[in-house]
Amino acid sequence: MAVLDALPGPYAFDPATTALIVIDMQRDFMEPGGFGETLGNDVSQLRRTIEPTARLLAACRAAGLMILHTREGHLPDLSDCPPAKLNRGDPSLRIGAPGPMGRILIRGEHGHGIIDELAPAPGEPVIDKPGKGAFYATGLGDLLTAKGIRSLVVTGVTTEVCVHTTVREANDRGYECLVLADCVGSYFPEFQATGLRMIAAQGGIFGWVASSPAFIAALH
Ligand code: C5J
Repeated sequence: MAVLDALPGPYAFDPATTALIVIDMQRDFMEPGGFGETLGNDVSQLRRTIEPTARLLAACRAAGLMILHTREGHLPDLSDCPPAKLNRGDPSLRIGAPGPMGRILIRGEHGHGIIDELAPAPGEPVIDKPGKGAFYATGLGDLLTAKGIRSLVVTGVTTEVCVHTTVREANDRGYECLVLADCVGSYFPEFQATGLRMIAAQGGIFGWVASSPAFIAALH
């Protein structure tokens, strides 16, 4: 077992049964003209996550960890997008509307793709999800079970939405979740700080929090 300092206490993991999951590092959230910006967000807030995540991916690939990526998005006919999601709020462009990177949050469009800096390597599964959580309406659970994964290292965007939802889903399914603070990002600095505190509070109510350098050091 490997161990690292984390909050609220040491996080122990076996690299053979641990997977890294990189949540929704898509142009639609990370770059101007996508879904995130249509909601009125400053997408530059998320860019500080790119370099540490690239270093983490390189270290995990070198260590032979299972690596998965997710993408939030919908079918071109929007049949998997409930009205509760489609009609909510007052975005400048709704899901499915044509934007500068193609139709907003639609599978196959340029904006739906993962940013070039963090492109999946050949063979790394990419999970397409219609919701915020990576387990809902996807094959993720079956894939992790088939590979014998018990621990999940979680990164990506946004901290308080898709990262939180996925960690909560995973925790309820029995996975030991470690969230890497420098590799998750929010459009709202206060949500970033509080979102991380919420995970590790109350003795680790649904996970652990650490930095990516600490995790990488524990891998060696
Ligand atoms: C959001 C996400 N924020 N990936 N999606 O709508 O967190």
